[in-house]
Amino acid sequence: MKDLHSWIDEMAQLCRPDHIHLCDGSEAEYDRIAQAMVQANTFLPLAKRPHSFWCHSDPDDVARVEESTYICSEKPEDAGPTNHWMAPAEMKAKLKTLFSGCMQGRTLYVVPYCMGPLHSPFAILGVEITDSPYAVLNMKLMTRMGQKALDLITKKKQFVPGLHSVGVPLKKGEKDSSWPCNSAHRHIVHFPEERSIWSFGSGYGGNALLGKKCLALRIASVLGRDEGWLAEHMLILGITNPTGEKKYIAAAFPSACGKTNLAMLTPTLPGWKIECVGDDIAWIRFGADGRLYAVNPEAGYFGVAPGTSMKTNPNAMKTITHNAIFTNVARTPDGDVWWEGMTDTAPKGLISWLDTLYDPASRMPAAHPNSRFTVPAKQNPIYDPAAENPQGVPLSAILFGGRRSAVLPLVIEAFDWQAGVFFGASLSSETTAAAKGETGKLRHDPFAMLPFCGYHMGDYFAHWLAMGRKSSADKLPRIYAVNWFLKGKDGKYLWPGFGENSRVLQWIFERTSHQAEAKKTPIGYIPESLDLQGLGKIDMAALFHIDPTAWRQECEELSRYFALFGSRMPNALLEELRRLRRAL
Ligand code: SAT
Ligand code: MN
Repeated sequence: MKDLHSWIDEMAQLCRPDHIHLCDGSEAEYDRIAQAMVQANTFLPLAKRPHSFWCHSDPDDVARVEESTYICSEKPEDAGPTNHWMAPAEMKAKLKTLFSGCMQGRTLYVVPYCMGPLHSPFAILGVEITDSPYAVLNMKLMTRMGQKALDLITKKKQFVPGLHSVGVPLKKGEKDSSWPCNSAHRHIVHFPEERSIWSFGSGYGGNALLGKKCLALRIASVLGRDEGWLAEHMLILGITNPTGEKKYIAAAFPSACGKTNLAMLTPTLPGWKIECVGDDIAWIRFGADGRLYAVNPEAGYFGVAPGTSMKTNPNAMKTITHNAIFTNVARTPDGDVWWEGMTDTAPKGLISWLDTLYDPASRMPAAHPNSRFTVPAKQNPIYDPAAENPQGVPLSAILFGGRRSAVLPLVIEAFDWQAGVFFGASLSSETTAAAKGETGKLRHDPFAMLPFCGYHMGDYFAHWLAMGRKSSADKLPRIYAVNWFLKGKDGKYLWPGFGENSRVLQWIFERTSHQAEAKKTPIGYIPESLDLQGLGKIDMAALFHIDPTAWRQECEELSRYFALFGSRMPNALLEELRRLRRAL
């Protein structure tokens, strides 16, 4: 491991900041930095939400940038066909030029942090060097940041180094913009063998908060491969039935496909209870009993704002009443926030995410579709007490889901672990505003990890299969595919979703203890029945229709996609595909 202080010196010499600040993670520090950001016009305090701030980004810096994200492994074949790659030495040379003098006129913040509960065997320590005070404050809400993490780093002599800059040096006396960024030279780079992260040019979300996608998924997925565990793009929830029995479920969905809503769901079924362990990332490993245990490495939520309301996600609404940062949402003249879907009609006098008076006739949304709230997880009224458990929570089921208007039924259970891995590998979803680029386009997103897997996707599939061989079927979680987004011929959603998804969770819960009936289909098991009481008219036939023609096309497409992974595509999954074709 690099020595922390020599690394800081080396980076400071490269970036040439005016000041260096080592973060202790205290409330006083948070307040001082936030106050300076208010003075600099980046933050606006919100009168209606105590200790909360509104800010908006540069319109060119609003989401993850997959085209500028790299996995620079020594060998290109270790990054695989789904990642951008460049030779590490060449990339380092390029980065050193970019970072040279990039912090002039700014403060270099050293942000020590821990992903996972501080004393968990799952925990991974990191240090982010950044010139973005926005990143510092978000890291404070999203991770265990500050002195305690630093003490552990000093004791264990271990951390993942991450260097981040917005990439805009300031000349003497030059006035800063409210959201400096350097879109022309964005680079989000990972060196998996060296376990380091370099991020340049963007101040937004996963590009800038290096503990999240960069460490907890891309670097951690490589560690998981080498050490026999899994780093996944999954929410974790606790579910308790009316008799008080509790189980845990993890679920992978691509970005902005409802992980936060599912993780905090308010069941419409009487007597059922959901509690939230995490809404975005799960680290999963075997316990001594042969079961899989999951930990949420994060300590906060960086959730999509639009669509969040007292109807769709009351727990999220209650979580963000105070101590929150709102980025790219709209605001009201009296100092509150607003976004599409929060209420049926927009308040009068709204100021759009671009900080201009909102004109509803413009037909543009008032909040950016990828606008976000950042907030400590502990404020969630349904924060699961076991979320801080250093050993994690035992998983009974794993769900894979995406946005698909057709083909995939509401819920389907995999025949076994291998068939479940095939479900994960086959996942496709319509693209969302969480990443730069066109939205609504169907793309393959295996395990919802397409933008986050730090190594060859074929090896990743093999790793999942190998994990299943380490235990027995009665101990492994059962695997399901779910699809809340099916549409009828009239273009309307066939399933009400949100709290009503508890009806699907009930079936899954009962399946995992052999209490619910299922029908066999060529793809997997579907429910014999679901509790639909009080739901009104539901087209169950359409929700569970398996169209052989559409599925044959699906198989054709999958066979083309899997060919991309060449000799690293596990045979077992090709065998699953052949089996499915025969069954159809
Ligand atoms: O990567 S972000 O954290 O900006 C959002 C996401 O894609 O989940
Ligand atoms: Mn995510």
